[in-house]
Amino acid sequence: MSTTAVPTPPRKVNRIGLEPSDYKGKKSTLCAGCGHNAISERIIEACYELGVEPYRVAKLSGIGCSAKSPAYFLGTSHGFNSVHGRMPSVATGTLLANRTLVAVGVSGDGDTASIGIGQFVHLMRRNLPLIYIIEDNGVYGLTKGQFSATADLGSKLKNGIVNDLPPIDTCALAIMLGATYVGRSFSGDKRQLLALLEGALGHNGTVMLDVISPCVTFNDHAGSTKSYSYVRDHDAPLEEVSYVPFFEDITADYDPGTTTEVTLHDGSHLLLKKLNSDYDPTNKTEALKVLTEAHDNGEIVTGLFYLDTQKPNFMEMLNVVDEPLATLGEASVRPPKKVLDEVMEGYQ
Ligand SMILES: Cc1ncc(C[n+]2csc(CCOP(=O)(O)OP(=O)(O)O)c2C)c(N)n1
Ligand code: SF4
Ligand SMILES: [Mg+2]
Repeated sequence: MSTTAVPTPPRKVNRIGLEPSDYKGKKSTLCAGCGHNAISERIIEACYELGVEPYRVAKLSGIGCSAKSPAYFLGTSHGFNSVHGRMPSVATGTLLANRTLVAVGVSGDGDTASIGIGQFVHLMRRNLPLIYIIEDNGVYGLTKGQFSATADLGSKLKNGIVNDLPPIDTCALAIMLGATYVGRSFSGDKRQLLALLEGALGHNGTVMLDVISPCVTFNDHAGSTKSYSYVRDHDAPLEEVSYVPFFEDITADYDPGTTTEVTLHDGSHLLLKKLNSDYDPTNKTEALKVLTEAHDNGEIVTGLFYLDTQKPNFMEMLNVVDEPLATLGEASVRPPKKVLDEVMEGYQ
């Protein structure tokens, strides 16, 4: 009996020859349905689509369910799980030591807006080239669901406790303080989140993305404003975001005046199709106004709020040399004996 050979399906690889599985991490130990898992999937997809070399990525986090999630994507990249709320310092040190790394920081709303708020605000002032993602569920998931500082006024815990404090809007704070790529998305909106993450990978400054990421165990009930159903019902996208990588031609066809086209540092493009208004993402005052109005109207506005591709980043401000400090030879980093002798003479 003759057997017919079954052709092997072609391997799906990206532009650097890697397969989607090369971007995966360990199997997630988070609850099934946790929004954080969907964010990890989008990070994997964005890095695969753009052909980011995993060895160039540094994953940084603090403490929380969110902070665990870097273990579940890009398993062959560098990773540093730091102390609660202290990821910005570790990220700053990492990038100062090696400015060629693609730094992705994953934080939680507790990690950022409570214990880490001091580090967060100073990070936002510096325009460090870091992609800072808040996996925002309005609670401290890891410690069993207490309100965080992003929980909305009047939202209810499962046990009926009502939050009587107003929320901190991390996007408004980031825009005001100097971050240069600021947006909000929802873990359940695959398309928008992927486009914002892809754009983030082409930006050379601080990216701050607040991603609403429901906690199915402690904050997905009626009365919560961070549940899947509440966010779906109140999501008011500012624009439709599409991304065109630098290695592809823009073929999108759009009516003049309906879409803003933005060129990012690496030559990629973001196409922001206006939905309701003539929104200009380079206008800081307008960005803050949109956030304030959405808040007053009880809407969750999502999309790219603010973008500045002109501002120098932290490395440029500090005049850091192009070659990573971590790999500079001893001759470059150690002053010669003559110079040290002169310094010592100055103390005599
Ligand atoms: C210095 C310190 N204080 C408190 C804690 C306890 N703790 C662990 S995670 C956490 C909050 C996590 O909430 P969030 O950052 O929102 O992450 P989530 O678990 O919701 O993803 C707290 C208070 C700790 N680990 N370290
Ligand atoms: S407790 Fe909440 S935040 Fe933590 S893994 Fe479970 S669903 Fe996610
Ligand atoms: Mg949280």
